[in-house]
Amino acid sequence: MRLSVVCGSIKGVRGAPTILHLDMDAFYASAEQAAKPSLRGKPVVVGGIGPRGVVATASYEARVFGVRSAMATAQARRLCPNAAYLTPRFTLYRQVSEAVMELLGRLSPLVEPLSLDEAFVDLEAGGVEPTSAAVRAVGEQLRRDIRAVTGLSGSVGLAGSKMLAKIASEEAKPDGLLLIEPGTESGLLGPMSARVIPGVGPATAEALRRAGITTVAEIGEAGEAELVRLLGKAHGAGLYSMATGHDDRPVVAERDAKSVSVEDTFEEDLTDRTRVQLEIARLADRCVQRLRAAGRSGRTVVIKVRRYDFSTLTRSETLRGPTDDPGVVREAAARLIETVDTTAGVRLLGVGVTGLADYTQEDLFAQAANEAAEALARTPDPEDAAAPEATGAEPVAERPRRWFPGLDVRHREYGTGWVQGSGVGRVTVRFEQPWSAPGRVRTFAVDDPALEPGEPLPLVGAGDQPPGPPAEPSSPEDGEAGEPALPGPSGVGSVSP
Ligand code: DCP
Ligand code: MG
Repeated sequence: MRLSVVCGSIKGVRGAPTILHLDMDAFYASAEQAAKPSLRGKPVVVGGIGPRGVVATASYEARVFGVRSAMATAQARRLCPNAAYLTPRFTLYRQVSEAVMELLGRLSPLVEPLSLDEAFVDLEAGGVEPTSAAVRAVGEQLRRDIRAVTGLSGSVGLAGSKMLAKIASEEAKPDGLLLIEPGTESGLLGPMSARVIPGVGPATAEALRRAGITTVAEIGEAGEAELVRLLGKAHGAGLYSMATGHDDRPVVAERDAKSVSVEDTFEEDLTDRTRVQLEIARLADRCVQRLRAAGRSGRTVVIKVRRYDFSTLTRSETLRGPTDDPGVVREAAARLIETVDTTAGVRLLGVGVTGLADYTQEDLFAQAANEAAEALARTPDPEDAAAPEATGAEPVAERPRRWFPGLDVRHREYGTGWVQGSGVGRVTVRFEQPWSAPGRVRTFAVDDPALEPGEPLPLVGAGDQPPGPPAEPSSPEDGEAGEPALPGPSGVGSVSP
């Protein structure tokens, strides 16, 4: 089949745009800006703040400087030295995610979360009238509801297949909605970069480019045989089929899913063994986050490796019982990657958990470890910061208190705020709340007994009864609203007077 700009609707696509894809905008960074009034409209980078740290995400203001997810934080600091560099607060992101998923659950019994901030919804299964006008109205209402409930914006794509719905939400970003009218799919898709097709990472795109293929239409025109020759049988055939719109993958509710997996394609092939191991650990943590968000656990850990020549292999290990413990999944994935020769280069890595059950047979030790992990998430070690999503699993009772930028604190006298920076025995705190005006900065000794770790405050709905004393309005003398005292590359912050 040739895909041309004039041909109409394509096979494997519904006749009405009843598949909805939602993706929150700059999720972690937007949540931080909503929580911290002094950072609104400013560049914010969330991720590992230690020397080996990696960016989880950047606010749109920081993206202007070229900062991107998965970039080394050290590089981000060079590109955008004035951004606020913050440690992730997963408790908050999980709370927001649950609220969003709850709203999606009202639309349809078929909701398929892909990560904390992203999901497919089958509106047809939810009884929405299968017309463009009706689904558009549902999408617009959803965006309003999300804003009202969470204070954040999400972008919505509506189309007749999962692939198209996801492309639509990406095109709609930030803070938009795009509906792909049935019949216009191939016209819209054809001129787009081949990169929009799922499975086309930087290396595949480069291989295609060398063969003169840069757009989706050109993938279709090249034909299946040529793609198989270029990329191997499975990858080539899969890509051809996606690019020609053959995507009838159903929306699968998480409770019916047989597996949860995450994968990353790299800008350049990874050859360094340590880096491969680090990426596998990171993917294992992300996979467990999704598993936990769905309240599931699984017995079999799977890794996926696509090598420089596009050969793709998987390895799996079945555990004695189901788990949702990040440490257990990380260790199994680490054992599995040891069995794969990656010396010639790796383009893609993935970690998944299959054999899902609805409950975990955790023993008491695992329970305790989970509680410790929650505590650790609030006071992460800078060495762990290289894996921003690591929740860790070791008990933390004896650790000295550490004040990482972005974390919540409470002061006996000044109320609630967040750590702006710390170093040389001092910690700088900005006292402000999601509902307050930008607050004032104060500096304390790190062991000040009046200062203790706090909990994330709700982003909306608590404006009537702020838990601390009212924030003082920021004064010009602060001079810091745009330039918070930021940690240096070592993860230790400078201190403002
Ligand atoms: N994330 C991460 N590491 C990555 C990619 C993402 O930790 N390599 C986290 C941080 C993001 C969140 O997952 O905020 C959602 O990922 P998205 O890809 O949806 O990115 P954003 O929501 O940040 O931005 P966008 O507006 O482009 O969706
Ligand atoms: Mg997002």
